[in-house]
Amino acid sequence: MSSFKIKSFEEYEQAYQKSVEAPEEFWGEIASTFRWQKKWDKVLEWNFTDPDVKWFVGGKTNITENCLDRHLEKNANTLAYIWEPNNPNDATVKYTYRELHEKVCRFANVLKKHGAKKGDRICIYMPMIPELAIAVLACARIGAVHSVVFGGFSAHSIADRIQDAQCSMVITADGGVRGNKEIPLKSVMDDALELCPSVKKVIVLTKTKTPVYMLRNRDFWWDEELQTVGADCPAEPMDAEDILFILYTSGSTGKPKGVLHTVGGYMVFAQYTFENVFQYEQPEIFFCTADIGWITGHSYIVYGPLLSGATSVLFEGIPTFPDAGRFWDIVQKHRVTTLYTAPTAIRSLMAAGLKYVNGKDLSSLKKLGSVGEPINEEAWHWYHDNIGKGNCPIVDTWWQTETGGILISAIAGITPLKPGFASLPLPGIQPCLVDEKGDVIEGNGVSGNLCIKFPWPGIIRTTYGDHERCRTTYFSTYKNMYFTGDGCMRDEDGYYRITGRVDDVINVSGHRIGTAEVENAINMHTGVVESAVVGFPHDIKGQGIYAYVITEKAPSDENLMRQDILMTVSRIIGPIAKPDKIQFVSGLPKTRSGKIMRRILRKVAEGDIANLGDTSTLLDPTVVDAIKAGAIKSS
Ligand code: 6R9
Repeated sequence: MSSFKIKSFEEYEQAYQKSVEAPEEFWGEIASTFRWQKKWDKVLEWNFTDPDVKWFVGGKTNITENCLDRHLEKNANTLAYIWEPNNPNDATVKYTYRELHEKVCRFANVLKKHGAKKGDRICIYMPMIPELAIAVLACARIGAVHSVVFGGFSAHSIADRIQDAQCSMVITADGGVRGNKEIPLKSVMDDALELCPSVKKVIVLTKTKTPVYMLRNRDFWWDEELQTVGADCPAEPMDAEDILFILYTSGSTGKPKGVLHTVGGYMVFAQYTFENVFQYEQPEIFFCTADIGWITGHSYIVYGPLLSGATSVLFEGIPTFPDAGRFWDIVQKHRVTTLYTAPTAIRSLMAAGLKYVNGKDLSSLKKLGSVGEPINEEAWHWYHDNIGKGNCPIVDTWWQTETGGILISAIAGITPLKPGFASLPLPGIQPCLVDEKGDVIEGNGVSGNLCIKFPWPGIIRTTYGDHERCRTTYFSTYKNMYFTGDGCMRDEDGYYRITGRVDDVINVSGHRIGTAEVENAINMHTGVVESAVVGFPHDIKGQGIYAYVITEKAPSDENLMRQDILMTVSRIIGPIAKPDKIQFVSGLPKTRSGKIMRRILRKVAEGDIANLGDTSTLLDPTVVDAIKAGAIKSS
């Protein structure tokens, strides 16, 4: 194990201090524990104005040599993955580091055979199976840029992402299963590809044996192609600042943007945060329940654990199949020591009741984690008492797609905990709270917008193909600071509590959804004139989606129209963006300059209609009464 593991609170404080006083020395020492083909000339060059951030400048490495090759000498027979299938009666599949290395190298050779080379963008659209991790690593092996698209996105969303990145290749499967649902991945991809002339080759894994269309000279079978290549694939030398991957995420405006991470800094940060936050030691079994299609899966199923030589559970299914005891069955079956999941999952399993927990042997658990949204105290205590049996620390990890890895979190077993608080910044992270005017709020017992004033190795480098968008979204709101989009309070002890997004992003079950994106999808529906979308508190999902819709004429069957709109949103974005509530309205509360006053719509959606505040600046204050009268109550 590495030498940078923090082992006490004093060591945390020392590391933190050093990271602020001598950041280059601090990160340089950590980076020295990795395999580099050529050492860097300079640890850090940066400015937040352009922005332009470079870590380990001039260094050369390949992240897969650090994830795989470097473990082969001593730990080749250690398990890298334990794959748990959707159906608990199907066989578990286990891969050692040696086996994973071989599979990655072989598949990398398949990609090469089909013309993929360093810098090419490759879209991956696959179920949660080991081949997904293999595909990701095979891209990294040859220096191709992976863009993983979550299996729940529609053809339309996939096409947007493929077009934006101009992908030349796609890796997918015939189908995937999650719970009782089968997703015809190849067929959805075929619809997307109609709009994507840049894609020349598609590699298709046989998984569900769903019949698929295979276009000659474009589509090839994964298994057949593997037969045609060798097992030797040297890792492509990559500059520390070469692109590792793009991952699309929603913001407050426009289409999702391609958050771009580079090789060197992301690598160092993923391993550093994984080992420290979770205090991972072999032979612990780490189980992160996220999907690899999201950043949590990238950093804490693929890269972080593999860099550390850890053993992880990779789970194909969902928490409630075949019943709400599935996570606990998996913990028992594989003797999981560390469970890292999302508050929305905890709340839904809590609602299902203790009968699914009772009788399960959870004695292997030592540490628990939470990610994706604020965790409410009730869920925190339920998790702590019933799953951790009162003696597992819970690390509430705050971070974002853009940050590459965890920024604010307790260190398991070391940082004193407070329910609902992400707690303290990790070494290297300099958070600050900023008021509306852009002034930094000093001291404790204060609230403001959360910014970070110094770069860390995992920070976003750009948004693919549109650097200006990166600048305006993250670096122009407050001068010389990275703006997170989150509101935050710092209590008397200097502990951080994230209060949620301050922009027009809704966090539904830990997934980021832009209100503008949902509005655009609804507005595509025939007969819709305009719509406005806001979030509202939801018991299980954290936030739900509430849509106000103006139609050309009153729908003759409101329920049918609602179903139709849901279908449209599913088609255009994916089922995850379907509104929970749709209210038909004849007008929206707009200011004289035509801006929708979302504050009012949020209040109505929350059911707080008594306190709408000042509505006198509205163009037509009477629309508010109509909206109040038609508000959809919680069901
Ligand atoms: C890792 C991930 C990022 C947004 C972020 C914030 C919310 C994530 C949180 C949290 C409170 C936590 N968020 N972790 N809020 N406490 N521990 O989720 O990335 O999908 O990009 O979402 O999620 O609002 O800004 P991403």
